[in-house]
This record gives sequence, C-alpha cells and structure tokens, in this order.
Amino acid sequence: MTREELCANRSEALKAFDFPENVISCEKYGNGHINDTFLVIAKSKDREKKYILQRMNDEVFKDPVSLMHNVVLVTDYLRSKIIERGGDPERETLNPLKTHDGSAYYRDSIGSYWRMYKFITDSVSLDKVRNADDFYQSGVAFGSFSGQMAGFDASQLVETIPDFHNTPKRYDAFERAVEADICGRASGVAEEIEFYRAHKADMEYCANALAEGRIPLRVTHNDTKLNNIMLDAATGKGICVIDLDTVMPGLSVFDFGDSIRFGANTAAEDEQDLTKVSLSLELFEIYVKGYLEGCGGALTEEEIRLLPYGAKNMTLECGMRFLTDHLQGDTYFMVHRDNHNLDRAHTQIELVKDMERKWDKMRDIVEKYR
Ligand code: ADP
Ligand code: GN1
Ligand code: MG
Repeated sequence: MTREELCANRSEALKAFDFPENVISCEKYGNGHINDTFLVIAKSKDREKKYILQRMNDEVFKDPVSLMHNVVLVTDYLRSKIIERGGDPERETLNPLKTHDGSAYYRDSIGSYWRMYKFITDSVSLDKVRNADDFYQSGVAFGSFSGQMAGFDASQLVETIPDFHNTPKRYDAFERAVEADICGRASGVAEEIEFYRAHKADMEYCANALAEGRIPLRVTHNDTKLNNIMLDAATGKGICVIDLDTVMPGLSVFDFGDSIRFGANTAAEDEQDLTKVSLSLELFEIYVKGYLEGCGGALTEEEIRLLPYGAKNMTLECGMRFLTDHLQGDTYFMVHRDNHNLDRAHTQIELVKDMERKWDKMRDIVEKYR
C-alpha cells in the first residue's frame, strides 16, 4: 500500500479519540522523515484548538503498541517532574490523547496505527537555526532532557528499534545492501561506498568506548534533530522535546552528535549545492556550552572528550543509512524527489570531510569546557 492509502482512514481515526471539538481541517504537517503527521484544527465553543494526528510508521517501528507504552511511561514521568518544579505540563512535554476506550493508540480498519497529541501552543520547530541562540536553547533542552531521564527506570522501556545506533551493525547492513544491490544502483555510487569503507574504524570508536566501559549507557533521546524540539514562539526558549519514539538506552555523545550533524551544518540536510555544506564552529561551540549546561554536570570527563567523536560518528552513520536506503530502493526514509536519499548522503559525506578539516579546532573547543 502507498502512504496515501495507509493514511486514508484519517476520519475514522479522529472519531476514535476522545476530544470534544468539531474537526475543521486535517492537513499534512511538518518535515519528519518517518511518521505521517497531520495538523488537526478543531472548534470548541467558538475557539479553535490544534492537535497533532500521526500514523505511526509500523515498517520502522515493528511494535507500535509497545512504542506507545514507552511514550506514555516517559511522558507521565516527565509530567510529574515538570509539576514538581512548577512548570507547565501542557507545554513542556507531549500530551498523548486517549481514545474513547482509554487507549493511547487506535488501530484502524486497514491496520494503520494512529495517535494524537495536544499541539504545543505558541511554539515553533525549526529546520534551520535562525541564530546561534536557537541552537544554544536546543542544546540546553536536549541536555536537560537527558538529565531528567537519569531518574527514570530504563528497564521498563521496550527497545523500539533494536541496535538503533549500533554503528558497527549499521555498517554490516550497509555492506549487505551493497552486496545484494537489489536496485542495481551500487555501480553509480562507487565513490560513496568507498568513502564509508575508508571510515569503518571511525564508526567503531564510540562503540568501543562503551564496550570497554569508558563511557556509560544512559537513557537518551536518540533523534536529537533541531526539528524535534519546540521553542517558545515569543522568547525563543527551548520548551519541549518531542518525537519520543526512540527514547532508549544510548550514548550521550550520540545525542550531542546528532544535533551537531543536523543543526551545525550550514546547509540543509538535503542541499544539492554541496559548496554550501560546512560545519559552523560557532554553532558547534554554542551547542557544546548549551548541552553541557543542560546536562548539569552529569557528563564524565571521557564523555566530554568524546563529543567531537560523537558528532563525526553520527554524521557518518546517518549518511551511510541514507546511502543504504538509496541502494535498497528508498523504503525507510520519506523521499520527495528522485535520488533524495543520495542527495542527503552527499551532504553528510561533505560534512564529515569538513569536520576532518576542523578536527583540531573541534577538540580545542571541547577542551575549553572540560
Ligand atoms: P517524525 O518521527 O516523522 O519526525 P515527529 O513526531 O517529529 O515525526 O513530528 C513531525 C513534526 O510535527 C515535528 O518536527 C514538529 O514540527 C511537529 N509536531 C509533532 N508533535 C507536535 C506537537 N505536539 N505540537 C506541535 N508540533 C508538533
Ligand atoms: C529520522 O523521524 P525524524 O525525521 O525526526 C530518523 C533519524 C535520522 C533522521 C535524519 C526513527 O528522524 O534516525 O537521523 O531521520 N528517525 C528514525 O534526518 O529512523
Ligand atoms: Mg521528528
């Protein structure tokens, strides 16, 4: 079935959730690569209210029921922490709606899984930073998210995507995709394949640090893109971490690194003009500052030392995942044009090359904060 077909039963899903308003519109929304997201505008007593409706991608998340169990556990936990500190639980965490049967998800008549969230009001999510402060704010918010999750019992969480950031396993999957070459695309990307082969050892560095016990496993977000955080529309402050589908045990250096990969790139993730791609050292530094402040002193010396390695690791891993998806026929990430995943892989390769040029400077910046 196409994505359009899988989303056909939106109205059926909307009727299943318990909210009193009349729906005025339900339109495709946002720039996520995984779930199908819709903005719902509804009217209640002459006031408009907004909600997010999502079809969960059950190709990517094989067990959407357990996934929602995780989301409810995490948001309940965060809500109690927010209330404890006198914050606003309506805006500072996701609020999943319940169905009339009291469930946090709805399975429609063709088997698609849906969920709804209250819309975080008076906030923005950005695909590109407007200024350095946006990035600083996102660093503080992602850092404090990890800090808050430190008190959460991670053994309750289901691993929604096993080995999500196990980069050596991602490398093996990439080699299998090259070998199988089911779309006949491998010969057209020989240079790109060679690039990842030449960087195999770089993709083992952080995994080895974990295996040798030099850095700890924490409860991390695992998808710390700038557009997975809501900033207050008026003050620009980071208010709410969203996209909690991959909250699992993971590495702090990967949460840090994925933010850098996406937000400190001077170009968009799918920019076709590669001369625009570079690592902004100014943004790198401001994020180091924000993330460490957000973590509130929780990171160890070795974790801090490894922050640049986390950035390089995540840029390598993500680009290799885009290339793997290109080789496999674009079945994982949402694509909107021919060779979209290949374009994304190219920006990630370019960004790694720039990190290599700026490597000493990245390390010097981190040393300043150690
Ligand atoms: P995906 O997994 O596909 O990335 P997300 O959960 O990140 O899906 O949602 C996609 C986009 O929808 C986000 O980047 C954000 O702009 C918007 N969004 C998601 N949830 C909310 C919410 N509760 N309030 C406001 N905007 C939201
Ligand atoms: C996906 O869901 P979204 O768009 O926030 C992906 C991330 C990638 C990212 C690349 C569950 O994130 O791992 O880094 O695209 N999420 C999943 O832009 O695979
Ligand atoms: Mg997202």
